[in-house]
Amino acid sequence: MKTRNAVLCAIAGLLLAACGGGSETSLPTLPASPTSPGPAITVKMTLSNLPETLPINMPATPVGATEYTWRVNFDLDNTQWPSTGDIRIGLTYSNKLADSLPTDAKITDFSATVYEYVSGSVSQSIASAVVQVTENTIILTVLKSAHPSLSNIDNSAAVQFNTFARINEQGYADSYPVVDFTTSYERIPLDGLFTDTASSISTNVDARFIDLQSMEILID
Ligand SMILES: [Ca+2]
Repeated sequence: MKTRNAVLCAIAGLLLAACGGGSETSLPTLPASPTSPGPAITVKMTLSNLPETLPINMPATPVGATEYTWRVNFDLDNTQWPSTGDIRIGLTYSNKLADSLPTDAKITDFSATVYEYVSGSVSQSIASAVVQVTENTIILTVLKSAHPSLSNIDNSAAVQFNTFARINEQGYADSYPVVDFTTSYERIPLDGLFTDTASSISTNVDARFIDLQSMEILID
């Protein structure tokens, strides 16, 4: 809606002195994106502090192990648990090879992928998502047309967000809602916005880039 207004403002801008206050000269650049045509699912995750780059291929990381992930699970069958047909959208780095050297990598270069569960524990990649980072927010966008199963996601879905980082051989995680066996998922609210007021990140380590603050799901 904001984007549509912004476009109208841009078109009318030469003729009208003010449009919705008119003080915005630069718009929050939601993608002039490769994903603009057609309905999409957009996931936004705002963290406490998100640097532009993070260290990857760290010496203590086993080959192929996940070093970072930020993701959301869609529970589409109300089992409160990953099961066949559920969908996960996430941004992950798990590409360390035997000969990979430690380096710093841009978060926007990590893999943004959509997975569909084919059983409770097995999922397969069904599409790629477009990743953007704006300040402390990771934005993942996937066109519904990228795979038929994506049409199963609507505003009645329940979701769970979780993040993970491997730092000095140790794993750190955050999740919303907090994972337990009864209330692991939460319904998408009407405004699509979630707030995580609890911090489950150890104060002994600077892992604010996985500390979930607010999350948003946009479906059209
Ligand atoms: Ca499920």
